[in-house]
Amino acid sequence: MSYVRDFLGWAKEKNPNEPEFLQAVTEVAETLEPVFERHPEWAEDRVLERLSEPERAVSFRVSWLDDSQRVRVNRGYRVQFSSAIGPYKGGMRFHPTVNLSVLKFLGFEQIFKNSLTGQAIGGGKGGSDFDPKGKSESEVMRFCQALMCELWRHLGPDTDVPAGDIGVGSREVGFMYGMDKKLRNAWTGVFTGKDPASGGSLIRPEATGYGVVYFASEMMEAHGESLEGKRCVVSGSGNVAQYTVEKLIEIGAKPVTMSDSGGFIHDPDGITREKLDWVKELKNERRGRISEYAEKYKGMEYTETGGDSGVTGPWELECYGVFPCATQNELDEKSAKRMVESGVRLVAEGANMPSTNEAIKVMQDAGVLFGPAKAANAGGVAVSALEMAQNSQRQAWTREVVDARLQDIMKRIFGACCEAAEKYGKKEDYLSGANIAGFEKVAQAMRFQGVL
Ligand code: NDP
Ligand code: 2IT
Repeated sequence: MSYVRDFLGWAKEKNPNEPEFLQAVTEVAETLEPVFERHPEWAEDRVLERLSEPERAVSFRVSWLDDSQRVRVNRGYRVQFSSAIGPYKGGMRFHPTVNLSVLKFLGFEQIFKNSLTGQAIGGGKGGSDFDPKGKSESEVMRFCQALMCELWRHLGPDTDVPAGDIGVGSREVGFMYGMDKKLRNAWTGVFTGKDPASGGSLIRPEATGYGVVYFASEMMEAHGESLEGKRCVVSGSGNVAQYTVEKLIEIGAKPVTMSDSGGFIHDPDGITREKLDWVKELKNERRGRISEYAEKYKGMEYTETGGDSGVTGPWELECYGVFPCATQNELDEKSAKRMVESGVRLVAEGANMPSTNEAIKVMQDAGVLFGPAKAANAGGVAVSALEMAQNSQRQAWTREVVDARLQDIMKRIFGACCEAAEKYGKKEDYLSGANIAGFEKVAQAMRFQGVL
């Protein structure tokens, strides 16, 4: 029995009710087979068993009063996965579907993503089943403050530094960071994604989406191709999707779709800068639905997803590039098959684990260039680490400096994926390359530090 198969059996037994977590663990572990053949010492160290067990996970009650003075109760979490190479680092997600399995998959992915950035950041994730949709601003503030009354004691600039994720943007980060600062009685900059006036880094809001397009451009360039003039399908309409679309427009590609949990719009001539500005206002200020795009701009199609329609996203449209930027498992095997049939060339994952493991196999077998999430969307956390660096220096870098650092980091991540894939005879398999390159540094650090 191989170490990896042995480990996966153990992990399944140990986490029977955590499908998302097991999916992420399986995807990583299966690509590491050749690594353990070459490094039996890491198998003896039981590195996978140790890495798949969070160093610490806290779950806590969050009680708060809504606007009608009704008592509400939510569950808050922080999963501190690995501090082998730096303080725990990863976002907070507020969404009704948040549970331990979802946060463990996100925290596990974050270990390898953060390692790939080349910066000193460990892996963590947190969040709550709180749904910000339909809540007033003061309800969101009271909830964030109530959550921080517990969470702050687990954080610290050298211990654990959260940021945003689904349902947590600049507004929520501001409320959480403010309460942390008050309770700690210290300006530590312990969240990233802060507003610049409170120590936030320029380019952090843009970083994930811009980074996805920088990574996709690296994949294209390596094949003598480019995204210029190419039709691209984007899902989501939140932070990552907005800045993916913005950078696609900037490089001359043609993004034609955006979506939310209700459905997607299709703009065959391409979403323009002006229309994107309107979407930003719709989503970030008015917090409206993407269906309004088809009311505002005549002649646009809006397609509902979910329910009995069988449509899961904009995956049936003919296009060259696909950028899933909404949520996990939004792209399944059936959709992947249809995309392959219609000739898609490149997929770059903006969301975390947006493709099922079966969908990835279909795409890779068909020779689609596949940029896995932990590499393609690492630009966000990379600029978070730059925010930490600026805070500890008490300095603020210009947009140009941060953007140049981001571009350089994405180039290096692509290089690291290629190099690791090639080293193990998996040329152009960027998924294996990302997992191996991310893993090797962490495994080396764990061996150096002894059995912990
Ligand atoms: P936002 O909350 O800003 O946007 C999320 C988008 O995804 C919205 O359009 C939302 O639609 C849609 N969405 C959320 N849940 C679902 C669902 N269950 N089904 C269909 N659509 C859904 O989040 P982000 O843009 O920050 O995050 C998007 C993805 O990118 C996530 O996977 C996140 O983990 C990942 N990511 C984020 C980073 C960041 O820096 N923010 C960094 C790296 C990865 P609706 O409004 O209808 O819910
Ligand atoms: O998934 C992710 O990388 C994030 N949500 C960003 C994490 C961060 O700490 O910036």
